[in-house]
Amino acid sequence: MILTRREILGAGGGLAAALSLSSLSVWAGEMVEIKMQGSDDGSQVWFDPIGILIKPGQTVRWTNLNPGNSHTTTQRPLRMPKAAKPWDSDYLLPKQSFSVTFTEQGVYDYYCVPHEHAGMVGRIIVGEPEAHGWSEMVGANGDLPEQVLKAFPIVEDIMTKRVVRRV
Ligand SMILES: [Cu+2]
Repeated sequence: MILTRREILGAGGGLAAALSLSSLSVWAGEMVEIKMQGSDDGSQVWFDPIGILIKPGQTVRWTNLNPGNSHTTTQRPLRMPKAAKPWDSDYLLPKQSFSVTFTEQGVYDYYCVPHEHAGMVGRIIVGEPEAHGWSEMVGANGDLPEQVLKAFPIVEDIMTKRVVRRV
């Protein structure tokens, strides 16, 4: 089961603290933060971190911190565990956020609808640290252009580092 929630952040408060994401905080807390970011001139857009490893039951919250730009977090049905349900945040304005609680173990690839071709994609792995055998979703490979596929962090890196930032 996947629970989704849409919310608008109030000014100030806990956001700054929550955004100081480290690999430790991923394991310590229930909520994992992913920022939707963009360069000032709009030429670059990205999720940060781009790859994370979480435990079943944890919640991921995406927040748009890119002034003047709207983003989505959207799940491709082919790129997730079969038992899970795809999500779509719809357009998030600056300061808006959207969260999903993950219960099914496996690899989830998601993207931003207007910026997929700019490489705005991310990967979430849900599993216990001892879990192995997750692999790239070879079967889904025809569904995305090559330059988009190359933007995903590799599964082994996420399993090792738990948090993969954009290079
Ligand atoms: Cu976007």
